[in-house]
Amino acid sequence: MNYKQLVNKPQKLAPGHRSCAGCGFPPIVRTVLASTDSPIVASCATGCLEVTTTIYPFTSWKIPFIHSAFENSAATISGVEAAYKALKRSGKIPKDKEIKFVAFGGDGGTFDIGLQSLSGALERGHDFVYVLYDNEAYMNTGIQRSSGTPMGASTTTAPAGKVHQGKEEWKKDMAKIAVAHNIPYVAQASVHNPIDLSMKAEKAFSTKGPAFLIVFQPCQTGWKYPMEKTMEIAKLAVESKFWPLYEVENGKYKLNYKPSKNVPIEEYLKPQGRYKHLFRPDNKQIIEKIQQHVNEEWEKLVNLCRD
Ligand SMILES: Cc1ncc(C[n+]2csc(CCOP(=O)(O)OP(=O)(O)O)c2C)c(N)n1
Repeated sequence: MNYKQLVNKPQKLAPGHRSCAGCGFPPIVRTVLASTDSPIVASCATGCLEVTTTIYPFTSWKIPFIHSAFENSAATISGVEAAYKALKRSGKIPKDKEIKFVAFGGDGGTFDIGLQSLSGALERGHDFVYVLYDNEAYMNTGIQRSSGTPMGASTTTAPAGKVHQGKEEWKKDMAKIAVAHNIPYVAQASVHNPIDLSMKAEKAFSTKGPAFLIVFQPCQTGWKYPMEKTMEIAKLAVESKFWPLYEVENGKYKLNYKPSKNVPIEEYLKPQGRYKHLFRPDNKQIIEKIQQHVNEEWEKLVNLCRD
């Protein structure tokens, strides 16, 4: 799909929701939902996406939508997909009617608290797409660290101060955890590249069985940057190799984008207030450590894509 086709698709997430100005997830949700023409049912974990789009008595969702608990977006959609199959078997839904199923979750709802329900749904092989919008913290409840928060970022529960310099652990590699379930399709995408995201969402919807998309989503409130910079920051994450765009089809890795020049990690970290403390001279070694980690992970990924 090209830009023109994408923007002319019917909008399944209406404007007028209450997400922050500059929030990354509305374009993610719109792009994903526009990437299939089939009827679609969504479940959504508690989090910013859910609370800002479903303020009673209003809803932004123009498709059937189920708000699940924080921990079980994937289990909820598994049940819906199983019911659909049963209704087809009993002839209540015509055999040739194709309905798609999508579950949304934030990083807290996916990397941490929803991991068991996601793992179960992937392992049972339900035919659904899981979309993780990754803003790297529990944003809706006040910017607490999650296991998706990167090392060095300051959050309200891993604050930078005299003793600690933000989070001290590396970000969990959620895509690889999904790959380890031997599901047919896993991909990393970013909000700033809707064509790549849409191509991945199209593939995910046409995959038989579980597909997992993890989409990078800067958050101006939690990451502390001017609201108009969301796309720029997402792009810098990809250009600096912090967030590689790749996909894994039936276990086979493929790099979707290779940055043409070396963008140092500082350029990605600098505009974000959550990394401000790293730019003090005594914290120089933390930036070096992050750069080294990014280089090593990139090398590993390039090798996986070569195999
Ligand atoms: C079992 C449980 N624990 C805690 C909460 C409170 N809670 C609701 S949303 C949320 C944070 C969600 O974070 P994330 O999944 O990263 O989504 P975001 O808000 O960033 O979109 C928390 C802690 C809850 N609803 N249920």
